Amino acid sequence: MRLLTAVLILFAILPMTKADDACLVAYYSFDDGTAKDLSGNGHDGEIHGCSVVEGIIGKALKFDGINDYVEINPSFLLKP
Ligand SMILES: [Ca+2]
Repeated sequence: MRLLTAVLILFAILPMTKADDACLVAYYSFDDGTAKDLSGNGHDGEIHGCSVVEGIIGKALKFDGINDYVEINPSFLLKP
């Protein structure tokens, strides 16, 4: 369930390209190989098991489909 939640959150935020949107709750580019929230709201994630690889722009996360996920505290959804 936690993995599904993380995947859904990632898909919800991936289409966003700017970190200065007033409605933005969290933004993760993974360009620096971390799950730092670039929205400025401090909702940093924690990477579990994923490999950090070279992406098209900066770094990216590689999931092996078994037990890799990015954990984000769900309480932030209640505190935009
Ligand atoms: Ca794994």
